[in-house]
Amino acid sequence: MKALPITVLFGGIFLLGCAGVGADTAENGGGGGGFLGLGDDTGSGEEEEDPAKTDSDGDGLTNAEEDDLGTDPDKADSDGDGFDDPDEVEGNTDPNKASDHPYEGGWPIGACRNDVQGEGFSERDISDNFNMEDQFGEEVELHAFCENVVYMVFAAVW
Ligand SMILES: [Ca+2]
Ligand SMILES: [Ca+2]
Ligand SMILES: [Ca+2]
Repeated sequence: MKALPITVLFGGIFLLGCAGVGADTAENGGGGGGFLGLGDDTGSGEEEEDPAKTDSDGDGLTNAEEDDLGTDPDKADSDGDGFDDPDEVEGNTDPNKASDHPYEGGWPIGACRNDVQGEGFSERDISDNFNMEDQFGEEVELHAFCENVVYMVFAAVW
């Protein structure tokens, strides 16, 4: 029973504080409704977001880097293929093309894959590119393994 007067006293102080802070005036823009809101201009020279430092989607790439890549700065997985943009950049796949993504088997994809010029299928030729199915049932392409040694086992069953 003795605590009641103290509670009333704090309540009175709180209400007094609300009424006295941030009252709408012509000087401060009048948009606050009491306290200053996020969009209120305080006239203090509020800094704009720096695209070189801001990462809107929190995926690890800055907005400036996403601008260079042409990816969506508000989506961690711009093309919706299940792999976030930084994983695609690191994995040498296209973050703007859903059909191009890291292999489920985790095979390394070489950055040189689009630069390999096939010469045919004769001995000592740089092989032409072709697709094959890996042990996980995924189509992989030979030139994706540039700069790696690839052992292929061929089998035919009739
Ligand atoms: Ca980002
Ligand atoms: Ca993706
Ligand atoms: Ca992709």
